[in-house]
Amino acid sequence: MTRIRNFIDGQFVEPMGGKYLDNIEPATGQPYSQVADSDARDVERAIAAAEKAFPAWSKTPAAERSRLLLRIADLIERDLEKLARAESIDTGKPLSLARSLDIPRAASNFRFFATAILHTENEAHVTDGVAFNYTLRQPRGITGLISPWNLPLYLLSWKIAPALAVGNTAIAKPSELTPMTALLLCEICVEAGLPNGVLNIVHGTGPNVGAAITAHPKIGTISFTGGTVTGRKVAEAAAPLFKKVSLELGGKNPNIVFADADLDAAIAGSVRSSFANQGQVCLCGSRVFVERSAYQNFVERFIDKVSQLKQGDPLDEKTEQGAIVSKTQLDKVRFYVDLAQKEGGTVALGGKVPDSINERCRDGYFFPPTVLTDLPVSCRTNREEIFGPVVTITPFDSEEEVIGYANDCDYGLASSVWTQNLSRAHRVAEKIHTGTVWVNCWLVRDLRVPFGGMKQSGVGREGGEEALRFFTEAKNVCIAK
Ligand code: TXE
Repeated sequence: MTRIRNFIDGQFVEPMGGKYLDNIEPATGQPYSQVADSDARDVERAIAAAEKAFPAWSKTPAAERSRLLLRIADLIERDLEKLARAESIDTGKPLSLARSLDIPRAASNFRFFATAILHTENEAHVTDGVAFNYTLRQPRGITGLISPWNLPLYLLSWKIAPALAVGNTAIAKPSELTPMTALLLCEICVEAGLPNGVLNIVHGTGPNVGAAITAHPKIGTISFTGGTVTGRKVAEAAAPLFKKVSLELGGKNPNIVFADADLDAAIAGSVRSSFANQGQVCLCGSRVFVERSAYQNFVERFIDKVSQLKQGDPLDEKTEQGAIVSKTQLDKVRFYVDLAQKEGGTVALGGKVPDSINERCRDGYFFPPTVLTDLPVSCRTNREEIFGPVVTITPFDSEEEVIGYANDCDYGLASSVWTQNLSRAHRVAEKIHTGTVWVNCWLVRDLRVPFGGMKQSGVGREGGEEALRFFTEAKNVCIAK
């Protein structure tokens, strides 16, 4: 059974306490590997390596940093199939999804930031004949990068790439639920020739490793993606040390369909935004609002499309809906579907754990795509993040009413608006309180744009120039004439 060890100072090393956690395959419910159950001692070891590597790495010319990160991107693309299979086994997501989305986007993340640093501009200002001011952007030092289980390689690379590109060193902690692709990434970094200590990965639980990273005085920058509850703990730990923190947290994203929308596109897009990765994407549109005149037609056609999604063994090429990542997450999904019925909802589709998918997956964590209707807009099912293959559909009568529904939410991560009325698209996009608004599309990503949430969906922006600025310190130098 593979033992996933820590990657510190360019070496794969045992955790100091010698302990390991079982790494469960969601599709079977059985352990298929083990992951280091590290603690603060391992974080200290990684900090020593990152501290030692920082002087040389931060002074490495951008062209050389770029070349190394581009090499990592090339190797990720070379190992696409191996990485996709590892990701599918580790997370329960369909192999086809890992192959088409997660792994290619991880390579894109490295490629984007590797080239972005070759074209950065620093501002300069001539202060009315008195002085000359210029802005110097410098790497901040050792960064702490904590990532979740839903898009493990995609979100880990989304942090590692910009952090290293601008000259920082990093200590990363993937989710203990999905550590396998992080191991494979470390092997790629060694092959690419990344200098020892630039990237260090310490595996383990949040309380033992994550908390040690967020509380350590030598780690001045924290980039976290995960749940809102944990995000609050990270912020509390970082605040007394005045750390720079970026938090990408949960969402309860509205997906608004006006009657004038191209309904074919809106239905296809809504099926994808509701159930991609079994609904385990923080950007999923879990609250669908449909203008009343189109509501019945939408619901019927949406349910018909969803019922055609093939749920199965994630490793089966034809599978479109795989397993839920863990027993805990499966229990959370089941809890909310039960709660919805107590709140007056109707299970229009799904709702029951399917019979065994196949012999291999008989003990796996599976839940069918589930559609809930007839719920009050402000019930718990419509306010709390479920993070599974569960979507609610609610009718609305006016633009003002649906914007009120969309914004009456503790989260503010992303939204979709389906309409062919351009003025309405701009008007609604301006009024919705989410960090991203997609119009007639979903999950179209351009790495140059700022990405992040409002309210309990997080603080800070990643992506593009914002990420490069997050991972650097801006210094003003003022020289008198
Ligand atoms: O996330 P956690 P979990 C949501 C989703 C899910 C909920 C919890 O609703 O049900 O969050 O999921 C590390 N200090 N999202 O339990 O706990 C942990 O080890 C520092 C949305 O997976 O937030 C892991 O590496 N780190 C999200 C990472 O934090 C700590 C994607 C995320 O774990 C820590 C995933 C601590 N005290 C879940 N405790 C999104 N926005 O995409 C845990 N960790």
